[in-house]
Amino acid sequence: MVQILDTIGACKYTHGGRLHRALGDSEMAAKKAAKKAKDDLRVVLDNDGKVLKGATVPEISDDELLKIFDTLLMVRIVDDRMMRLQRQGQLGFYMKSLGEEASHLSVFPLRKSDWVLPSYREQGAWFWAGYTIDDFINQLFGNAEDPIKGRQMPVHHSANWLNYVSISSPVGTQIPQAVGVAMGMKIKGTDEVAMTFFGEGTSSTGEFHVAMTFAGVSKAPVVFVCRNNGWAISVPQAKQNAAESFAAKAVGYGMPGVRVDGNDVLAVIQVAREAVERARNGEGPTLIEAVTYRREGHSSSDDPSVYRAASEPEEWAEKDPIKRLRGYLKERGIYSEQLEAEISERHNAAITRAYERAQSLGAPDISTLFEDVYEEPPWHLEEQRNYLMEQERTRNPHHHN
Ligand SMILES: Cc1ncc(C[n+]2csc(CCOP(=O)(O)OP(=O)(O)O)c2C)c(N)n1
Ligand SMILES: [Mg+2]
Repeated sequence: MVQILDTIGACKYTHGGRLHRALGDSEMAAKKAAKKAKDDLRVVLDNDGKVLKGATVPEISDDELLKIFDTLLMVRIVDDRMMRLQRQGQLGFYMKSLGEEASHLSVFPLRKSDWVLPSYREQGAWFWAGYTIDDFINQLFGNAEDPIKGRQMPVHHSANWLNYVSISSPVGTQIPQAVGVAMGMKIKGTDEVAMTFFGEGTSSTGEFHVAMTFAGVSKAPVVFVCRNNGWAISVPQAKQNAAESFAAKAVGYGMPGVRVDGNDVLAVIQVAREAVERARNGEGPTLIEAVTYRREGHSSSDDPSVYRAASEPEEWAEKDPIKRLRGYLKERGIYSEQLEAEISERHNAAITRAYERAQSLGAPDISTLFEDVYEEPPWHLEEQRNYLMEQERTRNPHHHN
């Protein structure tokens, strides 16, 4: 009996030992993989815009490079002007993306027929696709020319003509939606791709897990762009993630995870191109972690001085994406101060014109409340619209007792 017990004990021990060894090995492998994921940061340009030794420069024409520079400047100027309007009490709310502009150009390799499911901090992606300064400012004002008729708070754009799906406030909703769109494209047999953006804080939502699981299993043609800007309002990235990086999470979902310097527009375009190509060729999803930094507050309602040192954003100014691209354009011989001044002037003038018009327009007509759900409005909505339009307060919204 004692012998049997001893044998069982020995078995247990051996089993335990093996299990322990096996765990030890896989833990080591996971740690190694995670460390590799952290070290593997794709960078093309140094902080001054010089091409790093051994780096491959993605193929981008001079015209395209100048258009990229134009778009990054446009975002910076629009952001600055809109935040001023907010501070003057002209806008209820605004969100800047200072320092993160290069990450927006992840959309560079997309076609017009592809889909984008954005978060709220990718202005450059919109402008790149053709959303105009007028569209942008009219949405902020929610006026009669707002493409979405004043139905959303400022910064929550939506452009069905560009295949840019509505921005929604609850963070993460767009991630499973992107997978759904991508699965739809795959079922339809097209080679279209969906790209979605979200912040590193948003990777802590259930939506991220659900989406990554479905995308991995179904090999959906989707590209996940996680803008790791260091902060989720006042919560630092270290509180969102115990792994070595956000890209490292991809391994567990069965897809590649790529870390890229999100302040290096050439590196961003390079990894986005690879991911879009994989998706289009039926090879499935990719998670991109664009490492960048939110240099200002979360939004016009935030004051970062109460939760982080002022030196932090100053350090990141060194890696500024516009400064780096400017440096590269100089190296390539296609930059001049005059050119930059012309671009700035053009955008500033367009903003002034758009603002003057936007604030002169009234709210969308109240009857538009009933539009855009049904192609043919059903009788009961017609009845309700007629009733509403007959009310004194509707006919004279600013003169009621
Ligand atoms: C489901 C949900 N929870 C909380 C919030 C409040 N909230 C708005 S933005 C935000 C931070 C998101 O941070 P991150 O994903 O890193 O994006 P970033 O703002 O840095 O671009 C939070 C918590 C929300 N909008 N939705
Ligand atoms: Mg963040």
